Amino acid sequence: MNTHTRFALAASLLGGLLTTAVHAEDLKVSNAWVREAPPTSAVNAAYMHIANPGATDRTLTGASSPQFETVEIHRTEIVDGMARMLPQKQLVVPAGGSVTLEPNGLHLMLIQAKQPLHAGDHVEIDLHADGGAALKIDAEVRPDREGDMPEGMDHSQHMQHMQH
Ligand SMILES: [Cu+2]
Repeated sequence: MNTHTRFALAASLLGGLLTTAVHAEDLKVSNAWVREAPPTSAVNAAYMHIANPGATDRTLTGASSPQFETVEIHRTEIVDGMARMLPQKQLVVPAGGSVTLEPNGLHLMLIQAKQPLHAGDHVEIDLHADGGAALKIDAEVRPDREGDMPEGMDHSQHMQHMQH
């Protein structure tokens, strides 16, 4: 490997690092919160607003948290009067647009807390984006609110009647 090749390799590695850093900063997450769940619940739902001020669409490919065994992207949909949670492989945040994760819609399903969570606690969530970028966010645990769909309750009940 001659000096010129070495320089080219170093430049390309550096370019890759810079690209990743810029990508991670593209997405702006605000109002991130986790719904407090009953102590018997195996899951919590996380909500947030994700904006993409950049010029290219960004794709979230998944998420993780050091405080939970698994994190999945879910979408709650009403089909024939029944609410069901559908796992999503990815989530596209359009260029110049935003995506809102909120009760009765998109959410991150935090599965199997390693320690019990209470209102006021904080959860660290790592969003994984395309190109290997990662975005670390802090979500506050907030009390459950009446009238929301029970996404934070028993995960074994993927379908629930709307009538009750
Ligand atoms: Cu879910």
